[in-house]
Amino acid sequence: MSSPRFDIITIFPGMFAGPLDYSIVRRARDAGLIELHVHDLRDWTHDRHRTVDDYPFGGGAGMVMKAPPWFEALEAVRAMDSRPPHVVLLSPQGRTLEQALVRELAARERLVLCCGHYEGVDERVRERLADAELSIGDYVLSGGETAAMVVVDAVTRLVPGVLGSAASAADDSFGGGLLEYPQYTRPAVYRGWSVPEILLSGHHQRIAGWRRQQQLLRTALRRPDLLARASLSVAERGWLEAALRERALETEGEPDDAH
Ligand code: 9D3
Repeated sequence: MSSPRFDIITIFPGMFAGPLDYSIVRRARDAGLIELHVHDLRDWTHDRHRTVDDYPFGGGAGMVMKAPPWFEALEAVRAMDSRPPHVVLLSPQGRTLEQALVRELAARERLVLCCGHYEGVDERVRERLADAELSIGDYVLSGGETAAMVVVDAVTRLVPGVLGSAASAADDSFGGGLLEYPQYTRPAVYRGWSVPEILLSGHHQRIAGWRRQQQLLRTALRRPDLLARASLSVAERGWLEAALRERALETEGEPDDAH
């Protein structure tokens, strides 16, 4: 398959220089494993001030992003490649991004990411132009740009060849999802804080068991939502229940979030 292509349409194209020029996304671009193009929405305006917003019909505070630049931009950007794009509007009203949705997006050959703004976009853009609407979580951003960067990062990691096979296998496990176990490196004692003794023991079997237990406990305490979806053996369920009971006794009277 040819490399997936991302087109980003934004009124702040300059924001994308930097964040996507580092790390894994950078390597993927350099290797030709993804293609990324950023477009200035104002290129599809026709007035001297390159106006992209206007007053809301019906009145009210703030401005609304006008429909025509979006439709003209999409038409032009669509024609830049023969593959039909999946058009995504980044907006707080969209489906929340999670790894399952990242996988769905990674199955597309071409994504156009439309960055909305705080003021909001004309409803006809969301209804008639976008194939999907996507949020990255329940908090308020000033625009879709940072969200688009998150999408590019998360999707790029799933493009074949971008990660080494070991790293991608490890990432796959997020779906069956437990949090990671604690990790340490040298020095073994720092400011009097020691690394757990078992990790220095050389007992690989026992270390693997300890790490799994740490993952289970951590996930139970911090992300019970993930634990509910994870596949645990009967033995693991049993161990975890006992560990949680024991911990409840130990920490009786302490606040719930104490580690
Ligand atoms: C008038 C402002 N808000 C009323 C509740 C709506 C609003 C619209 C647009 C709030 C923020 C924004 C700008 N944010 C995005 O465009 C955005 C976003 C976000 O704010 N949170 C999480 N994901 C995303 S994706 C795009």
